[in-house]
Amino acid sequence: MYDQINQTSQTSQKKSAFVALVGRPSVGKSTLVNFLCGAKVAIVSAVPQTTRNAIRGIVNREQGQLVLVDTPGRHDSEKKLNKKLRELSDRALDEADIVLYLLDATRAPGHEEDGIAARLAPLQNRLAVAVNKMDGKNAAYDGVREFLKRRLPDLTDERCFKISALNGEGTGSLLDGLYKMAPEGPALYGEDYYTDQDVPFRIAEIIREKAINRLREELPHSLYVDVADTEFRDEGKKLWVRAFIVTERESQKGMVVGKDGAMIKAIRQAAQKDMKKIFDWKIELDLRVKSSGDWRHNDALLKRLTGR
Ligand SMILES: Nc1nc2c(ncn2[C@@H]2O[C@H](COP(=O)(O)OP(=O)(O)OP(=O)(O)O)[C@@H](O)[C@H]2O)c(=O)[nH]1
Ligand SMILES: [Mg+2]
Repeated sequence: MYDQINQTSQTSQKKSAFVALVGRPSVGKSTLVNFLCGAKVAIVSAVPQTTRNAIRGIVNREQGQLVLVDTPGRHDSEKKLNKKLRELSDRALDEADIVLYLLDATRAPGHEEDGIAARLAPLQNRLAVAVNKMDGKNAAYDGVREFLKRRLPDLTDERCFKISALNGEGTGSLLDGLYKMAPEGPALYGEDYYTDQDVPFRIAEIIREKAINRLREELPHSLYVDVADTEFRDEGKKLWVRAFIVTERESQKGMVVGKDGAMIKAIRQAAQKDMKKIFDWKIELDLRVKSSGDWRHNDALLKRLTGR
């Protein structure tokens, strides 16, 4: 049943590449993956460090197939979760045919940007850059380009793109550039794929997005979502899902539930609305809250949540 979104068809196309998107938290990596794939593949929020997995979105064109690998934003912190997320980003970089480095035109490059540029310096032969948020009121390209010239001197203007992931400006030229860089090879996924994520994972991510977008002040990083059970009902027309929003502390549960259950209801309704657009089945979501103690220091759970 789950195969409905991921039907395979054998195709052999001219070009094929894994493209790893890297950059600071909140630079717009997930927004760009969604725009280029034409579907919501990765969740987005104004809170930094939203992405916690290497999420694949797929672009199919006449010329071939690009597998975009969205990665967690790189942030200097020795906290366990951050280290784990950085490892994920490192692995995506090592495995990629092309590395697409995103910078934010509305922020002057600082110390953290120096660190990322240093990490990418040895990869300049397979590097492209997108300077994002060019639609922003205080967007300034020249300062970012100067920074890149200093830190990544081998990066040519042909591989440096000005874009807005929000309105799509410049993304056509960016895609053309990525296809130009891509090596020849067979498609790795059928043409009707736009992501390789399984259904329970996508459901958990959509719920997490709705929760963090509503609780951003109160509970920025202390939530995860566990899809505990799924079952097809009504002759396969409906998917019943039981999911838990899991907080770190018992005392945080109340915020997720809200006054008279208003918050969890809003999260459930918003998640169901999104899921309706994505899946062919009706979704019935039984959404609950529980606390699980200090999950950010639980190695087994971190491994499960970040996929490694
Ligand atoms: N103005 C403007 N805002 C953008 C653009 N791209 C992304 N954003 C906003 O920036 C915020 C962060 O976007 P994300 O796509 O979640 O950023 P990310 O790089 O995936 O962040 P992490 O997953 O935390 O590393 C959201 O509020 C987006 O709406 C853009 O081109 N222009
Ligand atoms: Mg993201």
